[in-house]
Amino acid sequence: MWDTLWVDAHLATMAPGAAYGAIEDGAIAAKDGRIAWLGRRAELPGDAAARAKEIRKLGGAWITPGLVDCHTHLVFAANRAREFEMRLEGKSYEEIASLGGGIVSTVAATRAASAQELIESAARRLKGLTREGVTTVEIKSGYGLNLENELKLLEAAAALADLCNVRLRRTFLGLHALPPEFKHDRPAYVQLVADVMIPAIAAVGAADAVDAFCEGIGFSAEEVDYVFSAARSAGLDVKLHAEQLSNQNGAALAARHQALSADHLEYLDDAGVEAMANAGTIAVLLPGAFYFLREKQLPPIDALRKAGVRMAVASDCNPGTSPMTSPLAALNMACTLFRLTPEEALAGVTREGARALGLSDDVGTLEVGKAADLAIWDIGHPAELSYWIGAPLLRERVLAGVSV
Ligand code: DI6
Ligand code: FE
Repeated sequence: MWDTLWVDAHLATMAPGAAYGAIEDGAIAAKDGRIAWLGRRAELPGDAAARAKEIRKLGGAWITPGLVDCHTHLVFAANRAREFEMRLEGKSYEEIASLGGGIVSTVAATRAASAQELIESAARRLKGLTREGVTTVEIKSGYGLNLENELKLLEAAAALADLCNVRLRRTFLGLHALPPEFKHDRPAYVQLVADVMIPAIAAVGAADAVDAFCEGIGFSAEEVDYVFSAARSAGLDVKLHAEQLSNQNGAALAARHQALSADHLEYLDDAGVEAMANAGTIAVLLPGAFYFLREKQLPPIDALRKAGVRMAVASDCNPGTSPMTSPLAALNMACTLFRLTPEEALAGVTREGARALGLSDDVGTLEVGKAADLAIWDIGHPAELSYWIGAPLLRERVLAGVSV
């Protein structure tokens, strides 16, 4: 028996094969939360109608895999709209920082917030993602910057995912910024992250991976190297904010640690591309941050393509550089700004997003045996998902076979 059979729909399976892995006039069935059958409707077994407890007719809608947003900083307190306004009134970054703005202001607000307040504010942002088809989300910490507050964020992320019906991967981002109390002792903070925070977080299973901000204004490749070694020893995956504002050879470092992904990559050079290709590290493109910061340097998309590096696309939702809660806007930006094809962009928030989280056995494509996580869209062609800006395209979201 099948629990549900969806018919009168087109499938963009995103599995290898035809463009978008498309199956027109297809059907898909779920049992116990997994995909039990899919193919052309004409090829359904003769007893299909009797086999399904429930049949859903979709009137020609398209079904894609539920979207995977593989890079977000969704949990934080307050926001930085006032800072945005000040910048547009001509205040410099330094002036804003001296007035208490910037990332440390988000850290202060987040430390002061209760877990419940964090869950409530982040739930509004997560609803922005789910109303556009997201069924799997990655959430980074990084606004607590001490063990107690980083755990508070990671626990809030777990509660949030339950509340909003999404699958979750959690990433510990201890090396996000230097906390004010360590202003005069950087090495002590890096050591605290590696020697105390990572083992403690791993021991309670509060994170799946460790990330870092490898940048002139963030942490050096040597500091990241030290922390990544601790992460791997603790059995955690690693991923890296690399080459966003300058070339620090971060992607190559990430590749040496068998990182799942290197993210941003505007300043990635040929050696970095090659290192990523050899290690199978996914390139996570974040056009929202590129747009919001009015960056000029494009990530080397053609070189990544030629080298066979797989490309994911994500929202990077965060209060400082990408206040964006729309995965479909990220698709449009990936095409207009980075010149991805709509098919590459959609693969970026499905198949490749799943790979960037180490979840490709479970989600990211429509294939028998994978989770029945579906997004059902009122569109006539999958390219529309990258084309419209702000249109309400999602009809329904299905998580593990159940409409949510
Ligand atoms: N890179 C970014 O662009 C954000 N974090 C990071 O590692 C900035 C986060 C913020 O400004 O709050
Ligand atoms: Fe980020």
